[in-house]
Amino acid sequence: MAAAKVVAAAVTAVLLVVALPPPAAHAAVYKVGDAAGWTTIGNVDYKQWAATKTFHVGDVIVFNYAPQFHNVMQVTHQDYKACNASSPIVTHTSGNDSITITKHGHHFFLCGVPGHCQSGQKVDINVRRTATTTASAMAPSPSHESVASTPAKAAASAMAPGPSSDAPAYSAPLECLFISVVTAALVASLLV
Ligand SMILES: [Cu+2]
Repeated sequence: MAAAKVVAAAVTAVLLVVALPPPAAHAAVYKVGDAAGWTTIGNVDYKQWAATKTFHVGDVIVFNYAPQFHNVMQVTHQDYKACNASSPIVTHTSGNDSITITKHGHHFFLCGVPGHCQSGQKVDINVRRTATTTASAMAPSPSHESVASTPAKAAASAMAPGPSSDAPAYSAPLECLFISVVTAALVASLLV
């Protein structure tokens, strides 16, 4: 029975490390439009707003607005381009919607109130793959000197000019993983 308990503890520890997203302490929270929020007033340039951020998986995107006037619809790229609010993937209506980014790539949002998307109430949250993600860091490379370093530099220069102060450091994911592993090991040893 004791052995089974140890195995269970070890399995639990491994599952914790694998299943948990990066710890909340490392995730950034971005309020769309900053002080202006999610609105049609003042012609907020959401494209420009997004361009100044470096989004990562685990970050939280907050839409703040008066729910009687606006909403938030996550849509496909097609519907984003066309401002088509008739077939949203997900609709949020609370007026203070927190959306956690769980994957890389584009996340398209628009306001579904007629005319609002057309007047610019739309935003594309693009979560780029960075060179420091665990997957690319561990991927075997035939020529790690030249080939591996080039995409890293390209990715870095392709991002917003300079690391912004509110964005986590590039090493954060690895640091998080390390902390998670150590914590899991401690938990496992305590349970044994
Ligand atoms: Cu609106």
